[in-house]
Amino acid sequence: MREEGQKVESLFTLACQDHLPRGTTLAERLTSLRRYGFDAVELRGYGLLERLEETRAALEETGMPVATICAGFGGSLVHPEPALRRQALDDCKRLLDLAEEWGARGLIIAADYGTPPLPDLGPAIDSATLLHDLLLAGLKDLAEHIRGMRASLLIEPLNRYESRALRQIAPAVALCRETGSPNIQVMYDTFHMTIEESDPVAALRDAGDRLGHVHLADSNRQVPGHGHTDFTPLLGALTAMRYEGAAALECHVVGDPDVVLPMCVRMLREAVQA
Ligand code: LER
Ligand code: MN
Repeated sequence: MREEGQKVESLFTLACQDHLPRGTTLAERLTSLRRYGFDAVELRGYGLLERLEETRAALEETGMPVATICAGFGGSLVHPEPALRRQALDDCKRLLDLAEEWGARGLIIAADYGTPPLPDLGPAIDSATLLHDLLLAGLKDLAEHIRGMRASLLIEPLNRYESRALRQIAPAVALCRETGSPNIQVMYDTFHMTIEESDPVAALRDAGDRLGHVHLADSNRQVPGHGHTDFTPLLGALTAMRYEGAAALECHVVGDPDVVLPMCVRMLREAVQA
């Protein structure tokens, strides 16, 4: 039991995706994030390889730490076309190298976001086994690339409308373990998991030391505090787990980011103290 007046220090880093704050250039948006009270930025991976010069300059100018890189690879690890599986592997390796260069926690990937279904190869192999085996093979290839690196690959389960392959934390943790690599970790998105998990707080806790990252969005995918998700028990679970990674806002800002985002930072920090 906490004594009266005793403060709970959260160990995790509060981050925000780079397109949410006010600003025309990346350097302006990173400066806004700092002013709002965020500790770090989550860079969107889409187009990042083409924006490298601007990104490197903005990171150097502002000194803003990079928490994570969110997706941004072509193809998919489970695409029916071999060339597009190859492309996903090649792009992920380049993005993982950038995560390592910037001291980030890692690269976020969803198993099959936007991927066409695999062919039905029954009775030779059922589709669930085919999906699992392709995914595992891709993850093992990427695990080999990041062996000995600090950066991790962060696998994100998505809700049923966005993924056939991976929708809950327990199977994602099992898959991480199957790779045999400590650098393959699971990430928890509060929007997706409050849809898919019957007990979202228990699922978060059960991720244990395989939890590598968190996405924060409310029930309606707006900024936390603008829907009906209760963030206090979720953040309480992170504190109790002594989670030392990052939690990044990935959501829609309705209203003025200069008002909405600092209010959200205050709400989340108060929820950690609750
Ligand atoms: C997609 O809904 C999502 O949550 C992203 O983090 C996927 O990269
Ligand atoms: Mn997400």
